Amino acid sequence: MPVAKPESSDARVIAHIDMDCFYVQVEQRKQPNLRGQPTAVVQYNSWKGGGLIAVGYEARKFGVKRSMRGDEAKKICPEIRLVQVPVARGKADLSVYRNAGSEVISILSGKGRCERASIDEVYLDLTEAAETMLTEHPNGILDLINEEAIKSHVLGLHLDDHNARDCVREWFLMNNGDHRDKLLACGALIVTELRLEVLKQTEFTCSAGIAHNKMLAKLTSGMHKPAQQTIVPFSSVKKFLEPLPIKKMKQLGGKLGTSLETELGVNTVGDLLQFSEESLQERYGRNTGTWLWNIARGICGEEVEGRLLPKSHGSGKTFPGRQALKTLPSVQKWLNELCEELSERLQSDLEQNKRIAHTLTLHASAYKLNDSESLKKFPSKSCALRYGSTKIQEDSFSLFHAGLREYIGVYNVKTKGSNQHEWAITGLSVSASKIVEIPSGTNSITKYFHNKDQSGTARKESDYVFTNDAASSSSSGHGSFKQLHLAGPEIAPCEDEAKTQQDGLYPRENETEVSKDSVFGTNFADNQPLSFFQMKEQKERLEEEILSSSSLGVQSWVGSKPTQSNMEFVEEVSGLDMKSGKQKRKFDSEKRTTPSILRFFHSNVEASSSSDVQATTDECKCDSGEDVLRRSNSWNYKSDEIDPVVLNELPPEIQAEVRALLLQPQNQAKTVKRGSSIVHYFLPKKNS
Ligand code: TTP
Repeated sequence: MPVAKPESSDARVIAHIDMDCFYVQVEQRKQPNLRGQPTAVVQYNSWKGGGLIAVGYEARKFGVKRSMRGDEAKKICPEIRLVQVPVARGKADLSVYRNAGSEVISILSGKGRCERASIDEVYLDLTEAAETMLTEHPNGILDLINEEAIKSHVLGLHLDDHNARDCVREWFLMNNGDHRDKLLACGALIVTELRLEVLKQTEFTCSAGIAHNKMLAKLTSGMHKPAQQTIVPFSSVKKFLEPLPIKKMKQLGGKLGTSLETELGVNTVGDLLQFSEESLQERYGRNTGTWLWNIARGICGEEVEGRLLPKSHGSGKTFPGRQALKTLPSVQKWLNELCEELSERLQSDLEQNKRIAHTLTLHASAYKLNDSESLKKFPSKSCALRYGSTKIQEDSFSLFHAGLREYIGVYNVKTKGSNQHEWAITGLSVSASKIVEIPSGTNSITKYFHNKDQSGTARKESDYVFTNDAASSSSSGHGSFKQLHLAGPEIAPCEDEAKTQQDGLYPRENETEVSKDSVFGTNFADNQPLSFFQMKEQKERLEEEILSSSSLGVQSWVGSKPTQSNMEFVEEVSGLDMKSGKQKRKFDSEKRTTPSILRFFHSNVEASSSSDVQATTDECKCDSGEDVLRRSNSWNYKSDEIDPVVLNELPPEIQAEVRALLLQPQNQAKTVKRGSSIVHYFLPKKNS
């Protein structure tokens, strides 16, 4: 885990850009007559006027808040214009907002490394651009300071009310300022330009924080809204951070923050300053301790990732109150809808960006009808993702079954037509993660796999390796659905939505289906140093990744160790302590050296089953050609369908093997090499 180096990070220029009241702006652009009017975007569910998911600044002046329903908002602001979120498949369709976000990204990404952090937030690393500006203007940046820049808020600057603008102008000019401040000033000018350009091209306003690191930029971008920017000079950091509630800090909204509050009496960032690095390390471990010590001092070494596309895709919906799903068919119906949407988005990601997702995860929130006190959460489940809407639907339903069995604690959940009235589902979501770019030259195989997927045979339940999704066990609050409140103590079994809403027991509809995190992508990584809890999460994810791969019976995943069985390797890594750097490095290097095309195959190949994993292990012991054939017969090929470009990407020994198979598939089955994985993809049907 990287620990921040104050010397180097001080001189960086990072901006966090946040669109103002984004959904409202998008709607106002669609309907210009809404401009200047108090406006809010509501959920499509019209109960009590629908839940407000975005409130425009004009409406905020009347006291309208996101937590309200439309009817409530109308009482305090009778002229409010309520716009319903677009609907598709009986749920919110957020594509218009996603696309609007992409328009903005394409403008912002021109000036430096750009990380799309959510549907309406972006980080920019402007260090290089700021350095260049400084070099190109050795005599000062006076000419570049425009009216908009002078409206900036500079933390720690003592403003004289009468000549605030002059004070800010002086700060920009600061002839005696140190290099760090000069860089920040240049960064702020660049951000001003970018914001004006966004306004010109898209009609959207945005606000920004400009600082020496991501943490400070993010903390300040929302301080002055709308359409303003805040600059954080190095000298202002201590005073700015000290009074901040500890729970406001990224990563400290969850259990770690609570532990700091209750166990150490730390309520503000300033309180944390009393603790030495060693004492924090003793309590929370070396890395978390150092990370806490650093953030209290405004130090954060987290890099801006060059990423314009989401890390995952998700589709979810809540079923509050009477809408709760209590039968398997109703769950299946909604899962089908969600999966269709997910599949469409995966497909367009594949076509537009040549990216492919590897892991499918199902999250649900639930309560037990016969045990209202139960605090048990519905476990999230993951498996390797297979492309094609039908496959995703099928796999999601199986994941749901696995979760339900665990949730209700019995093993005889009926699969058809049952209405046990034991449980009720209040939220469902499916997400696709571990998205990677497909190496060039795989277009034809993509089509091939896609076709295969549509016609392939169904997986049996025993074919799945379920993994409890790490996000659900994340304590940091940065899991896939941080605003979803999936299950948990606050969800009570109640038939009457009005009552539960009143009691504040149900999560509001708007907190889920269209929550920022859930709609754009489920998990924009927080690339901060990991807390103890996140270490655990990371370890679980690592295991999950291995298990997912293993479930596909892909021995080649450990290509550099051809004699080692999958299962051995899984055990090795599953039992791996994250502290064991040697093993981790070994794993990492094996992962890196795995040919990309093989990774592509993993997620798409049909013959994936946990029994295959066992078979693969056994293969090393008894390696009869017939066994191999039997195990592989759910995959068949036509030699002319295999793209030679793809073949060329395979490691030489596999290429040789495949070429031999192509020439003599029948015979080759009997001579397949011990430990080879490619047979799982290319062997013919037994009788073909
Ligand atoms: P935010 O950036 O949190 O808020 P905002 O853009 O509406 O307003 P502000 O100017 O104060 O930043 O959310 C961005 C969009 O994400 C918001 O317009 C609507 C959507 N959203 C939800 O749908 N549900 C939620 O719970 C949140 C927080 C946001």
